[in-house]
Amino acid sequence: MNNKSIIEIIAKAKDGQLLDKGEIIKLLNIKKVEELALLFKSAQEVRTNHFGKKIFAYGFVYFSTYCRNDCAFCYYRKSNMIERYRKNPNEVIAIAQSLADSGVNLIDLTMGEDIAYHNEDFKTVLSIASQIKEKTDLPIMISPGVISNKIIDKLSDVGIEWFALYQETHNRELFAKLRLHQSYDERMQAKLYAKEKGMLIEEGLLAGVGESVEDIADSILEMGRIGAMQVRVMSFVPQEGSPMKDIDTPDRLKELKIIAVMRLCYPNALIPASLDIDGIAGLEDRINAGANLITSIIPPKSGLMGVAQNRMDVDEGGRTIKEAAHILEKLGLEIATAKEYKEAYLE
Ligand code: SAM
Ligand code: MD0
Ligand code: SF4
Repeated sequence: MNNKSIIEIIAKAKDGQLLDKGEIIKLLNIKKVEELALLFKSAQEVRTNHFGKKIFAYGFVYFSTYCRNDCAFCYYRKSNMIERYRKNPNEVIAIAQSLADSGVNLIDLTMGEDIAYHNEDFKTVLSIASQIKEKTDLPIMISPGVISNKIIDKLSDVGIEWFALYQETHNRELFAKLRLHQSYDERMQAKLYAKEKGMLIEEGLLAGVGESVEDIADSILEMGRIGAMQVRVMSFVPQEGSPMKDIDTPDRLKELKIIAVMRLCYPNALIPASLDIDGIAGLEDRINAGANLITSIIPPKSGLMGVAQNRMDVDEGGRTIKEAAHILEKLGLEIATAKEYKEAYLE
């Protein structure tokens, strides 16, 4: 058992010392209103010390929803009989350009594990990424699923800065129930190889999928050990047609506490407030928990989908820089420029 008080644990984190598992669990278990308020206030302070008023923002381009995998939680799992799309390269580039014009700091190119791309050694994806880099001058994050070292070499060679691949949990038994028929080690290995190649990596966990508070603490610590510069949590959202469709979405307080603890443990990390869970209405709480990055900015009427909330707020224009900036303004915050983003993370 950990005997430190909540105040002492938070002070330790603010002093720049890494919390241990018991301390993290204690923060995640906070229930008292005053202690919750202290947790969120402290996470905000840590963010402000490092980033001032600036909040970063990523454009999200889910360019193919075909997938060979069968993740139990995902709408796009191969067994789900849904309409899918694979956007043609020119369209993807035009969408990236419009996101760049709207003021995002990076383009996140995300795909299902589409075998069409695997069969051609990612030729189309590499060409899309190179053209986006050339036309927008923005950094790129790629979320390709598990790929070979050879493909990671090629992605790194065209200058893609970020590699995102979420383990979802660092409990191997739970992983096997979520990412059915997939290898924990292969997934982790791909991420570590990308890091070794000099790419920045993002790691993520899912909340509300049967994990214990110990599992969450393990994930938070593992994210630091592997050197992830971007760390995320997303609340599970049940998907029509999937095996987990009847599992309730978790109380958002869980996600918010995880965001705050991540901020205390990793003061200068990018921590997303994803619009893909509760749409634009969910932005404020996540920012107030210590997030410093808005993800899942999607242009309206682009025919593009989100991952956890495939349509929410997209065509209505809710997931735009304009809407986000409006909310930030009320909080005394503002969207960073692409230059500020580059200075903070890429130089
Ligand atoms: N297909 C690639 C992969 O799985 O790595 C790229 C897509 S990845 C960015 C999709 C991520 O969205 C998953 O890793 C998971 O963290 C999240 N996600 C998917 N379905 C979700 C759901 N139903 N609720 C919450 N998050 C979900
Ligand atoms: C997001 N829907 O940021 C996106 C996605 C993929 N790199 C990120 C889960 O919310
Ligand atoms: Fe495919 Fe990714 Fe969905 Fe899993 S999470 S089914 S790999 S798109």
